[in-house]
Amino acid sequence: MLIRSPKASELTEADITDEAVYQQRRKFIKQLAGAAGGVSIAAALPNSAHAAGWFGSDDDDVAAPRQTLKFKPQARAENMVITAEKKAISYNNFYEFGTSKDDPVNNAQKFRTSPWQVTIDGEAEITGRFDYEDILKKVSLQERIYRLRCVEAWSMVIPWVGFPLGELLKQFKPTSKARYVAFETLVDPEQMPGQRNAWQGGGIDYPYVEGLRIDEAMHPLTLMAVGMYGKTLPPQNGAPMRLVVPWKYGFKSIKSIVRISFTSYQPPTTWNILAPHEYGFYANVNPKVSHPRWSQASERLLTSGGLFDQQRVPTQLFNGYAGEVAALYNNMDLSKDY
Ligand SMILES: Nc1nc2c(c(=O)[nH]1)N[C@H]1C(S)=C(S)[C@@H](COP(=O)(O)O)O[C@H]1N2
Ligand SMILES: [Mo]
Repeated sequence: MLIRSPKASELTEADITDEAVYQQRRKFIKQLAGAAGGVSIAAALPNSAHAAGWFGSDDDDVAAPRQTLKFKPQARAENMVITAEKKAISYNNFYEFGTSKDDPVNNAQKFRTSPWQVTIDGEAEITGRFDYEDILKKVSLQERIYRLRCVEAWSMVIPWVGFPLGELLKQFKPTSKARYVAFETLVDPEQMPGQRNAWQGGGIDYPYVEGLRIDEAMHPLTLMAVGMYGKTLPPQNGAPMRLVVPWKYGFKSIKSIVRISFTSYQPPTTWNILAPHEYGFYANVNPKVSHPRWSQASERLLTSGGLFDQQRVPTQLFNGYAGEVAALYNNMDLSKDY
């Protein structure tokens, strides 16, 4: 896929942001400029631009407020079909909140994502526990429109907002022993019903863990997402911060991250632990390597979110990103290192 960073002159935020939200944000930025220093961004952001609107008013759950973000937008290519936001934030896999596709949206609305801290440890010169807000200060946000291909053979096209993971990782100065990067999701059974027993949590031994080879983690396509559709992530999509590795099956894109470790060894990964013959460490999207129980040759592309909106499209090698990432796997047998 083509990642084209638009010149500042080509596209402004106002072009892609709902005018009312844009005006409101302008007002807010002015207010912020006038505010005293030391105010935490999370506390200062307005709660008015939230996602509750798409819920039926008969729904008891109130959607967690989502804040508009400031970021460098990606130009929309002609013919680019983006999955409807309401679909992408209501059809989820997040087993910590239950195993049905609508469990996360129904069970995660009260998930507390602030305050949030992330531990950085392992083979790096700089390690420690960092406030999420301080991590955000180290990077600048940009939009990336990526296909997301789940191993279950459905896919979406999602406009993420985030930063290249490598930009953050470099700042901790990984040592020469750092050959892999491991990630962990929060453990909090009180908030996450899937962690209370094996039945509700799909048999996963929590925390959900994932990992990448360091060159995969440093690859410019690998994104740490903090938002989607111009706003902060809703909890069901992995707020406040989740990985997006667009050439790999969706399960690599671990949500609600609380720990990033530089390791000398290949770290254990959740789905590989659960079913090693079905899910490998690499999990590169590959139409020629079938899952033992189903073909990966095609996928259901979910776009408008309508009940019958399910286009069958052929699956592409590395999910269409072969031009950018195939070289990472030059000497590997992709059917063995699946
Ligand atoms: N912690 C955690 N991360 C997770 C999962 C999960 O169950 N728990 N599911 C994965 C799977 S299988 C997919 S397809 C994507 C789905 O992301 P989405 O719900 O934002 O589309 O999240 C991945 N990240
Ligand atoms: Mo998935």
